[in-house]
Amino acid sequence: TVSAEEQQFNDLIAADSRIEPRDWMPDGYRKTLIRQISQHAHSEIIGMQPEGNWITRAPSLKRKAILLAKVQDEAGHGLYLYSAAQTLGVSRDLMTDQLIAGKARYSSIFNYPSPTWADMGSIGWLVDGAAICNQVPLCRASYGPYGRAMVRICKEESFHQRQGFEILLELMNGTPAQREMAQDSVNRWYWPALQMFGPPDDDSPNSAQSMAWNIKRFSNDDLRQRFVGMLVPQAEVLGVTLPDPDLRWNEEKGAYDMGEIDWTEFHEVLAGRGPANARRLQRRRDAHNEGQWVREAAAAYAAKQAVKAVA
Ligand code: FAQ
Repeated sequence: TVSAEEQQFNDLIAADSRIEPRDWMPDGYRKTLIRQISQHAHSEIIGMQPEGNWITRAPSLKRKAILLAKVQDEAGHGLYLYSAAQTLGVSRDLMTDQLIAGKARYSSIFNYPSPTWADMGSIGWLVDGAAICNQVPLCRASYGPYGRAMVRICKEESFHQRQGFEILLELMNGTPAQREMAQDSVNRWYWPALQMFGPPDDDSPNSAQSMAWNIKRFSNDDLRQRFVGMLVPQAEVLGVTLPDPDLRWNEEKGAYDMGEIDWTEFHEVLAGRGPANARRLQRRRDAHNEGQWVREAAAAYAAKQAVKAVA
């Protein structure tokens, strides 16, 4: 038998309405959201590092200002998302502890290095591009605070995607060495960007339940397919080659056929053995330790203010 509150939850989901923090929800729904939103928040925070790498070396003041603003936006996205997760009863301290202990997931994509300036272009074009493709449907996620955070985040991501495209366009209109640097960067980021959508549908244990709860609206493979369809005409405008010799239009399917993704590499990265996993986590740990005095000072100040308020 279904309790009255559970029936109300089921009715809200069936009507494609929103669940809010004070509503009753099944444990599994709460856990799934905490899992997805905290991973998403950690991705934004760790995701500052590959681009942070170029802030001091951007090729002009204008590029530096744009990059600084973009990385700052990512910090903001992380903070909205931690707040959304907190409405489900998990604390920010716990999420942070899990991240720095290496126990929390964050997107595989941020475990790749960014050795050239062209990587700032590829990250914007491919990584933010994939993020938008995945996140636009999440604006309609059934959990209110998550869906609303996604609306703001997607607006900023679409600007990020365009600035990346523009960096690559400028390089592709440049010298042969600049064009080569842009193509090399696209070669390195293309496949990892496709892996951002998660494992193939028949190996995605969470998809069915997340779709039944209106958290996810499309499957991992459907979104990946949609992303590739968006990239092909943009790659033509840029003049870059997408590094997949098997990529071709399939008239019958009305979609692109593509080559096999290296899922062994994906699982290695998820297991902590990607090219930059150790470095990313160490940087995060160092930053956390370096911020200890700020947290202590803020807590001491808040305690003093509280005493004053009572007096
Ligand atoms: N990396 O059953 P599924 C950004 C895990 S964008 C690492 O299919 P689900 C913007 C998955 O968690 C990046 N782990 O799982 C930016 C699960 O493990 P678990 C962040 C992955 O949840 C741009 C297991 O594999 N975006 O940050 C990945 O239904 C530039 C089985 O997978 C989001 O997080 C992966 N790629 O679908 C920032 C979007 N894929 O938890 C800076 C929100 C799968 O059971 C610079 N998240 N796993 O231990 C989602 O849409 C979903 O969680 C998916 C995975 C689609 C990622």
